[in-house]
Amino acid sequence: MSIKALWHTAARKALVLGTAGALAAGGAVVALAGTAEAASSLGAAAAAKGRYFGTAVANNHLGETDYASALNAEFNSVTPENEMKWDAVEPNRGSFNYTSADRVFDHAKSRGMQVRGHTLVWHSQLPGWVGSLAAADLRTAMNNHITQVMTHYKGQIYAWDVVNEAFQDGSSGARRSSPFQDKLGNGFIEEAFRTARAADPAAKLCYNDYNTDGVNAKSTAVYNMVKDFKSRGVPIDCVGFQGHFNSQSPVPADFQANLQRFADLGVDVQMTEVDIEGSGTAQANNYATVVRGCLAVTRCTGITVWGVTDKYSWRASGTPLLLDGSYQKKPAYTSVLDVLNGGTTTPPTTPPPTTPPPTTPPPTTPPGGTGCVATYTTEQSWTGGYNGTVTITARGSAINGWSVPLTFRSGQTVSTVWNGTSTMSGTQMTVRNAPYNGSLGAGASTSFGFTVNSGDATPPAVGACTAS
Ligand code: 9MR
Repeated sequence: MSIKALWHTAARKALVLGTAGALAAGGAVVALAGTAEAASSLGAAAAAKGRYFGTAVANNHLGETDYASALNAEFNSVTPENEMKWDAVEPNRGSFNYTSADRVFDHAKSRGMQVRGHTLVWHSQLPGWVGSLAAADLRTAMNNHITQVMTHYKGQIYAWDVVNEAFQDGSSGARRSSPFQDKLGNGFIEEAFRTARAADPAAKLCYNDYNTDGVNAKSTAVYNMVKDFKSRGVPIDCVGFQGHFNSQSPVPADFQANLQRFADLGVDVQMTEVDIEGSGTAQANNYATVVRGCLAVTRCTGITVWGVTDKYSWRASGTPLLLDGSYQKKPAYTSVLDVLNGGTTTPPTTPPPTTPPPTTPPPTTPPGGTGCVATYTTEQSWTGGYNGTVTITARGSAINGWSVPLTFRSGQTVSTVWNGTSTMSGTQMTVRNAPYNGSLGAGASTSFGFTVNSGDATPPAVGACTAS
């Protein structure tokens, strides 16, 4: 290489590094022919575009070598998947436990990755004691929770999801019922943001939600709230769009336009929990659309995918992530890296196989026939409790609703249920679909989750799924 070419490469690298700030994991930049350069990891490629590329991380997988290696090689931002939620850090009033959260935080920060805090005020994964407080006490508890948790990480968290999922799905544009909404009224969101700004002025303060990725009634309700906040000086810096997509909830055609209209209000926008069910070229194309949309919006500061590998996805059966269950790069990975590198945006038409072809045909999913199937996974467990997820898959034809009975051991208490409506009778809990996840096309899946916070960690007996 000539002196001039060497200088060019070095200068270009310096520029890339300077633009992106500290390059974290997977910072390798490889020279290509001519003047173009392409980064060889998602984090480095995003950094070269002045953005981050992050992932949700679960503390209990950090000990797995393949998991940690993939995380360290590819990503430069981390969102603790569950470890900073209210039930994890303040399970009992005034008693804070940061053990798991700190492990994820330390893993990320010690490798130069930034951390997104998730989440301070949310109706789900909320310990029972919060919901039983009367209004004045609830306000005190909410503000104390925000202040304590943000102070613990003061100055070190890039952005916090201060309030998560406070709006209803559907066309009402209304706020979702929750202890905060029901007892404190609309003003709880504003109050949470003001408290958050006082606790850590360095952190960007985000509102985060799902089904707000396109222009629709729900996203417009959030938009109107942000507009109102900006006009009255309520501190808000960013809006997170979760980006959980599947065939029932595809990437909207107006995805980029929606990001742009929020950015035009004077806030950053971020894709915060992206996962897109599917496989092969179709999945790769959908990922490319999301990444392209973010890159086209100047204030779209980064993208987080909701997990390192399909193996541990909250909806693993939909294989929604960039690395498969054996940590092999999927066509979606290649397509994301390619878009980030500004190369061709069309994913390969014949993606390279990522796993050897099966010698016996894979089981057909979904099983034929009608109705639904329920499968259970324990997500996290700790002394005296665990989180469980039940995935419901429609069989050979579409369904409009579902219900699943679960039988617990006596002594076990279920503290919260999310993405479903539950009724309890003795040790049996029946969970029906929430208003927004009852309709499933043939073969489509959804899941609900719950926390058991007393008794032993034995999983429930899961009965047959009934479809309607
Ligand atoms: O991925 C998370 C899963 O492990 C938990 O069991 C579940 C409990 O609510 O939360 C999942 O993450 C959610 C995130 O915190 C907020 N948006 C929806 C995500 C997927 O359910």
